[in-house]
Amino acid sequence: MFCYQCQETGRNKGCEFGGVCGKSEDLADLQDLLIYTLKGISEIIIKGKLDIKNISYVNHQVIKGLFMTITNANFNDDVIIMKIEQMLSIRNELRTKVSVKNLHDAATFEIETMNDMVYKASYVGAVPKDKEDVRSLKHLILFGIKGLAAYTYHALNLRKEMEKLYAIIYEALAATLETDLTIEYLVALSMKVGEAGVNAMALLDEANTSQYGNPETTKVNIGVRNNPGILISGHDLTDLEQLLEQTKGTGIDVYTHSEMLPSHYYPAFKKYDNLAGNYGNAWWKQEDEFVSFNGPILFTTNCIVPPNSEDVRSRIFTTGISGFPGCVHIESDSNGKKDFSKIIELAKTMKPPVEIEKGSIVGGFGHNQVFALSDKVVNAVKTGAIKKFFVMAGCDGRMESREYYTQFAKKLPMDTVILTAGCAKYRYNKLGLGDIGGIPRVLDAGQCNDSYSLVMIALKLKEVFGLQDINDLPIVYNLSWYEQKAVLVLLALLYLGVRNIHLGPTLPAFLSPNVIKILVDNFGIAEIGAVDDDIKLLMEI
Ligand code: FSO
Ligand code: SF4
Repeated sequence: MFCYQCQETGRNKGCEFGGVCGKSEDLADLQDLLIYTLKGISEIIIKGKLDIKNISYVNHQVIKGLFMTITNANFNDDVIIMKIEQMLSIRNELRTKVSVKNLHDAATFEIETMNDMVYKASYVGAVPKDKEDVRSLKHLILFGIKGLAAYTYHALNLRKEMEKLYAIIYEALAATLETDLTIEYLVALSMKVGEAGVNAMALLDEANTSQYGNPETTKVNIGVRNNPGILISGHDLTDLEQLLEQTKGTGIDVYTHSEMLPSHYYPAFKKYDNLAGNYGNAWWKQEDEFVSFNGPILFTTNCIVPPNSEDVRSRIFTTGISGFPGCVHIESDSNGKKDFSKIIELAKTMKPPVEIEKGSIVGGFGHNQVFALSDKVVNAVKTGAIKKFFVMAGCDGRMESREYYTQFAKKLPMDTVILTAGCAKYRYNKLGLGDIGGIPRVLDAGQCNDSYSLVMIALKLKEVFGLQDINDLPIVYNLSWYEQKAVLVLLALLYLGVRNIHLGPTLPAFLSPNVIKILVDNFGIAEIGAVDDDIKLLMEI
């Protein structure tokens, strides 16, 4: 096992004997074997010049496989084993359609027994033999591709697809099998992944808003009611919609958790009386918050923390790409329909949640809502009431060093506004930071993929102020990352030419010193420092 794909990797170097996230060595190796198989499939498609239009089943299964290996998404060895077997059979079938010689081992290896699989998994799960900088860039690309697959998958659940996203996934995965790639080629490929990231976020934005309406300013209750509840976590809005439909009139309330909070901002979900509020905070606090919630919990995507207690484990259900051994998994039928009755029946036997907070929080500042407020915003900038916007998007996590972000938000001058997306917001969305002439000082656009809205807002302001360069706006970036979707968002911002991004709480362990130097020299990327110094520095940019 060797894994360094997330921010909490062991000693900020890599997990080698089990993951900080709870991933076992066996599971890590199996996930790497799954990725290796997907690389083999990609090589066959690219070298065999297969037409992506004709292999939609393959496209869908590949993004699903990639998404399963994202941090904290699927802890079930058996599911990963089944996925490898499925992808091997898809791969072998594809190979019969091409006449390419000298394919890589990833496209040809065979497995006959479980021992073969375990052996092969431990072999491909070891540290790759590429030179340090090549390895670093290949991983930057691979992790970005995993994020890309996640957003593509969510859009697909809303029946939105873009073929060129599959094309870049295959191109990038196949490239990671090559041994003679230059640094220049790999940097350029990273930017292509970033470009695809912008397209994927735009696609998902279009999928979400065309189905559920444009997010609008919304007060979300963070207290509880007296009915038993179901807590829904993760990012998939189609799962939430189905759960709300199925719980209507049952006396069961639905609460959102962590990254599901922004669902409240969509007009389509406001009609559900049974959508009671948001319970708890960012993903890493779930251990305690799931105990006090009392009812069943449905994970729709990543951010599962292995439960410590049997009580909590018995209440966790998974669906989509998520999975945990011993927890019931709800599959969809061929039309994407899911039967959540088991969860609803269990909820009926449970006590209502214990209240851990009271009051409400405000969000819903997607691009459309902010455009509606643009006169106010532009005026506030022109009069100097707003001096700077701080994009503080990304992820939260359990490291104590993330207290930096709370302190940073608290200490920001009163004439600044935070633009946020992703679960990073939980570090400052309950601080009561006030408003500037009616514009809240924390503007939450939504989930991490709604960083797209933040980009749209920046582009709109650039247009309004008649600027040539996005970097001339009074907008600075202090991002926090945890997992691979944040890697994609970072690449997307770099592709768009955003400079001087501060990234923390630590720089990714998979970036070698030379690759960091490339990012510093070309994009002005910087690590976070002391709160006061960083505020001073960023205020002056
Ligand atoms: Fe957070 Fe988890 Fe959304 Fe990530 S909930 S950490 S970047 O999955 O995807 O923001
Ligand atoms: Fe370690 Fe993160 Fe990989 Fe888990 S996902 S094994 S914590 S690097």
